[in-house]
Amino acid sequence: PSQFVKEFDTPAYKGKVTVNTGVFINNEWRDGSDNTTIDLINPTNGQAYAKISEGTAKDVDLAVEAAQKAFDTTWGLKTPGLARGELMWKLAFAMEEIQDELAALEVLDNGKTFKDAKSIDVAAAIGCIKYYAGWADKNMGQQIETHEGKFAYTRHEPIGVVGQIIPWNFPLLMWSWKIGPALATGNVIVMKPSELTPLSALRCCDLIKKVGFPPGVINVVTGYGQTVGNAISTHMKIDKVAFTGSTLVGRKIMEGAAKSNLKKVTLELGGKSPNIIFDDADIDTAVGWASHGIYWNHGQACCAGSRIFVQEGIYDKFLTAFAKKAQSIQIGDPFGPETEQGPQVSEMQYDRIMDYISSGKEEGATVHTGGERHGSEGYFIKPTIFTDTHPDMRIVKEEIFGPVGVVIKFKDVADMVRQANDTVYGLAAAIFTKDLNTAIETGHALKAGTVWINCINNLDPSVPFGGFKQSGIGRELGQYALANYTNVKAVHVNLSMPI
Ligand code: TXE
Repeated sequence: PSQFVKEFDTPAYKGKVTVNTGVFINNEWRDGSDNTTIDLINPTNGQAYAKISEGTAKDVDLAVEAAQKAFDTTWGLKTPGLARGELMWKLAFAMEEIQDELAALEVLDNGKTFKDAKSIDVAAAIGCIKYYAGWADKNMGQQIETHEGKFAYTRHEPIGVVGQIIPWNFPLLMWSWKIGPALATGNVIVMKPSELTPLSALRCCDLIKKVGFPPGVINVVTGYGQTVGNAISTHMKIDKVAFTGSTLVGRKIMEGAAKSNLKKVTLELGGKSPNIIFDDADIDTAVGWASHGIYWNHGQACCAGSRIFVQEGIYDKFLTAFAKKAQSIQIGDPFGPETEQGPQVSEMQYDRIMDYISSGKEEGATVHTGGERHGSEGYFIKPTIFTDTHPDMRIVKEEIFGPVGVVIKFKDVADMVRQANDTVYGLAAAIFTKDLNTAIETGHALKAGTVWINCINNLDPSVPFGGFKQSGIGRELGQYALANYTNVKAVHVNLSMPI
């Protein structure tokens, strides 16, 4: 199978990186079974820079077979939790050794800045693996008191072969959120990275082999959603699927599960999260976080604070300062040391965002700042703020997934809460205020899986993350995520019970 070799010579990173670009099954590299490839496109200039194997449903079958064999012979309950945890620690340390390389691959594939890729994506991915390594020997069932003649207890057994389908916005981080809890609880994995951003997951396959994971524990099949992704969600021998991506595809995953073997499904989908700024908030704090809320990762975050509700007493001041902040964001080469915003991930995403911007203009909203592309090549979009919106506009209702926020003035708190909850999504929300009661009461009234108070887009591997309503099913991260990857078995032992 082929390799992608690149000598990076950028201000942020200099060095040679070699990535195997086949499918990774049983700790071995091979070409996709049809011998076809997918071109990777650099979002900074629209040029193809690498080819990866295009996996097929047949490759998924091979991966499932390898995974099942590992589960039956070397992994699952055959490897004590402590030993599984040790391998996970080794993987985390091996990632640390090549953290700059991994960051450079994220930048190349995704267009995010090297600074963020290294200090956020790669660092948090390593943190997530370490966090779940700690859980590997702490998987505990319960012993349940019934009566003296019976001994009843539960075991939390690994599910077995699990499918994991991840998106392109945080390639390595989503990889870690998926494999962390699955490995800690003893499962074996068939993973499909996004066809847009597979390099960091592929690079980590060599680390998986190097640190000593038995063959078949983690298999990676690159390819398209309609083929490889569909094969995973409809597979009869995959007992659980975890997905992060669009709500549209989330529905397809559930359908696939329903019409095949009713595999367990967890979904982490889109959002249209409210970021609420009360009159008494500290303006500088609110502006800084609001900018991070919508412009971080170029708006390509499922929890982005895309609807910014600002109370009328602070509205004008906030808007002026927020626009100034948006205009100050340095757009350019994501490897540049001063760059704060790179390109959107792909031409398709760029077109989709520009279409939303046009729809906002056509529907009568005001472009307060931005609203156009940046430069003449690549998929760069200026940080954008819309005002004078109406609740029925597409830019207010739909997930844009780009650097486009709507700022909405509010007076009455109850009405603002009603508007904030008036969405099919329920992933996250943020509140800025100095008043403890306002913060907590509003937080409890919002229908969202995460509520941030005086911060936004701030995560920790030990704190669960996931959505209400159509933002998803189940929780990732924290202790909660372990439950996605275990079957509870209740055992009743008769000690002295008569029939
Ligand atoms: O996502 P897809 P796209 C949202 C965001 C964005 C929109 C479209 O609003 O603008 O989705 O992005 C795989 N069966 N989010 O089209 O297609 C695909 O190969 C199985 C939110 O890129 O959902 C990739 O690996 N899998 C989000 C993954 O699904 C399929 C992150 C995600 O891609 C499949 C990304 C199929 N039929 C986009 N079709 C978040 N929640 O963070 C595609 N895939």
